[in-house]
Amino acid sequence: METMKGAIFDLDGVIVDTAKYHYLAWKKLANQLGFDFTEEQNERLKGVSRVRSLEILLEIGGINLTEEEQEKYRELKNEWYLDYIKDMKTDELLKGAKEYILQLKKAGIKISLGSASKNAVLILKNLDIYDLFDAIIDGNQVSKAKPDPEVFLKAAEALGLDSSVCTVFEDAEAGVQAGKAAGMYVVGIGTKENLPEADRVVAGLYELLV
Ligand code: B16
Ligand code: MG
Repeated sequence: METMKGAIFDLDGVIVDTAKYHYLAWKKLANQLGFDFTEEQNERLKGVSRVRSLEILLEIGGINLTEEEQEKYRELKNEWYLDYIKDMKTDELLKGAKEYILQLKKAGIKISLGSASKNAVLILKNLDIYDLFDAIIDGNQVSKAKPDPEVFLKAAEALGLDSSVCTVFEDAEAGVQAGKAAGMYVVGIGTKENLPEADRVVAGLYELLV
């Protein structure tokens, strides 16, 4: 942390709780396909790409679909999800998130996003924090999902920094693993039990404010 020159933030669960909207949209799809989907099962989708999320959902429902059908359902789910998040406002920012990013910027630290979401830019704009980012790497730029380090390596590259001076902020275990695989210091957002591989764990970014 001492040598931090770049900070790379995951989006869902670190800056904003979009998981609840993803859940509503996946649940609607599950119901339409004839089965129920619980909040507990939704935990398996956190930090996971849209493609993989649908595969997990279909596994839960015991349903087999062709790739063409899956594409159709991914689009449908995303339309519902976009409908839920279109009115998202700054009050949905997680506690301390914007303040912490501003604190880092003041200290000269470069800021990047490192998210699996293809809707990240829209969300950052709705939250009025888009301009705070020096780089944005999201689901539109990566081909390999976390725990693959691709998203964080691309973020470091976009910031013009070596991995060793970048810190990742992540709430999902696969994201923590991706950060470690990228050779970065990882701050887990959650609990030590859920994120045993993180270098440090805090409940939220508000704990890091000075
Ligand atoms: P989209 P993160 C992830 O965001 C979510 O945690 C995950 O539930 C979602 O499936 C994924 O983004 C893709 O999102 O459907 O908007 O492209 O935690 O990587 O910021
Ligand atoms: Mg996340």
